[in-house]
Amino acid sequence: MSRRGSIDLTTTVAGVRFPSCFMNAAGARCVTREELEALGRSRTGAIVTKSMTVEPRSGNPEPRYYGFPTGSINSMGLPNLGYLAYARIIPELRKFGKPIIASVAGFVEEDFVKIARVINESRPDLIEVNLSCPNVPGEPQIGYDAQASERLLAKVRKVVSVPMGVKLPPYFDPAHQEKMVGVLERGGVEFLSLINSVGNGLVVDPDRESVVIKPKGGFGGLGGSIIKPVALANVRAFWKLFGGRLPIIGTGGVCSGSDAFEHFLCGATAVQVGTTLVEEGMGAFERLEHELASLLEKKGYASVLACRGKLKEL
Ligand code: HRO
Repeated sequence: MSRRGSIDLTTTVAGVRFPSCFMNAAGARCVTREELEALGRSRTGAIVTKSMTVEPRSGNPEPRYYGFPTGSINSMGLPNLGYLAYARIIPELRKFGKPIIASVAGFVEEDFVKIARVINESRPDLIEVNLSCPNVPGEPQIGYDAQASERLLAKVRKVVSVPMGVKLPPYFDPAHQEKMVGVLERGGVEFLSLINSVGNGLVVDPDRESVVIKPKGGFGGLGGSIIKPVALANVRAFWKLFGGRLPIIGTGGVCSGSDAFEHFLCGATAVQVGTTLVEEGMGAFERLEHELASLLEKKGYASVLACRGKLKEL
């Protein structure tokens, strides 16, 4: 368990105990068995799988990820082993003694239901339903359609017995967040992962006078430092809308212990690390723990949960 000096970095999401509040974001170094096992051996507080589809997929053409000093852009296109492979791998990951979060995706409602039913039987600790992949040509992000989200969650909830959460896209208008509250309540959602990448951004290299990734004419999901304010705004908005009762895993711009601290102040219960993990590798977890523990100690907080939601307003 992650106790750094006198600081407690453990957390609990939907009744599941996590040995550390840091974990990988779905998509970051978690596609293959080797990557998932490497996560198991690392200091990550949980093993989160790549979002899985019914059929195995090789994803979009390369280059499909590009990192730059203040963030990243990706259009991976859901490369994954297919749900049957993850249903076999998940029980084998138990030996690492940390929670396993299965990320479930799909192209039509029935895909999500089919995958969730079988994956639930492989007993991950939690299931994260991805309503927000921005990168499949011609497929809109479900999370931007409240009615479609509600229909889907009603069906998936029926086949899932482990704690079920959703990964949402960033919302840019309070009206959209407010509308989603009822959808999430009626859908029996037990935790939120906020946010997925900021969809359909465009990064340009002026030297080459070119886009930097191949799929979709260069459009892709933005991650890393540049999206932190958008992530914090969504964490804070949903924390307030649910009166602090729904656990939130904050994702977006967690590059340092201080970034994680900002997510906790806004109301996050744990944080996921995407771009930083891709760029830095598994050593990022140890560094982040160290940085967060030093900061909490300096500020007089004994644990991560002691500062949760404590953001001051002026
Ligand atoms: O695979 C992807 O292109 C991808 C997915 Cl599924 C997602 O949810 N978010 C993202 O930025 N990329």
